Amino acid sequence: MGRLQLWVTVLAGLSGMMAQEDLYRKVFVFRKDPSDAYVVLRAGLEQPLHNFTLCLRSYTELARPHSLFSYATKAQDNEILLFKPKPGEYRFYVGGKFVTFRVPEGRGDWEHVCASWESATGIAEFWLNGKPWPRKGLQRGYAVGAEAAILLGQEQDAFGGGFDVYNSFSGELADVYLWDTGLSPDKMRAAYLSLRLPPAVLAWKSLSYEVKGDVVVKPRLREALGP
Ligand SMILES: *[C@@H]1O[C@H](CO)[C@@H](O)[C@H](O)[C@H]1NC(C)=O
Ligand SMILES: [Ca+2]
Repeated sequence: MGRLQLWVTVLAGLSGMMAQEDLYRKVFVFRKDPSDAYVVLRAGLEQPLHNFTLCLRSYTELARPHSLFSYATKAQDNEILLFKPKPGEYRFYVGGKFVTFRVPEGRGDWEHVCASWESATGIAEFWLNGKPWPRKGLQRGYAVGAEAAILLGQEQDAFGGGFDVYNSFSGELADVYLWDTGLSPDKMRAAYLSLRLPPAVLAWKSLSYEVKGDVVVKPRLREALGP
C-alpha cells in the first residue's frame, strides 16, 4: 500500500466513508416514490444548540406528507424536523414540539425555506423564498442535543431509523445549510439568492454526506430563481 493510499484509507476510516464535496449548482435527485433512500449528513457539532438556522431548497411534485430535513437525537427523534404534511403547509419541529406555517400552494417551482429558532425567547422564524412569515414560538429555554443523526429524504422515528416510506422525499433537494446561530434578515435573503453566506456547521459548498440507496447527485437543470 502506497503512502497516499494508506492516508486515504485512514481518512476514510475516520470519516466513516463520507464524501466531502462542493455541491454548488448541484442537486440531490431522489428518484423513487415512495422511497427508502436517504442521505446522511455530518455536522460535527460539539455543543448543544441554543440558536440555529436551517435553510434548504426543494423541488417536488409530491402532494403526500414528506420530510425535508430530519435531525434526531437518541432522546428525541423530532429534535429538529422540517416536514410538509400537505401542499401549502410546513411544520417546523424543535425538541418534539412543532409550529405550523401556512403558505401558498407551490406553483410547481423550487421553494426555498429557512427556519430558525432561539432558545432564550423560543421565537421561531420561517422564511419562504426570501420573505418572513409571522413569527411563532416554541420550546423556550430548550437546548437541542448535539449528538444527532441528520438525514435528508426520510423522517426518523428512531435515532438513524424508524422510517415510513410514505413520509419519504421524492424530487430534488439543494442548498442545505445549518448554522448554530440566528441569521440576520440580510443573510436570510442572501441564502435565498445564493449569495455569500457565513460559515455554517452544515454547508452545501463543503457537505460531508453519504448516500444510502437511490439518490443521485446531478447538475442543476436551471437556476432555482426566476422563471
Ligand atoms: C443566541 O442568540 C441570542 C440572540 O442573538 C444571543 O443573545 C445568545 O448569546 C445566543 N446564545 C448562544 C448560546 O449562542
Ligand atoms: Ca419522527
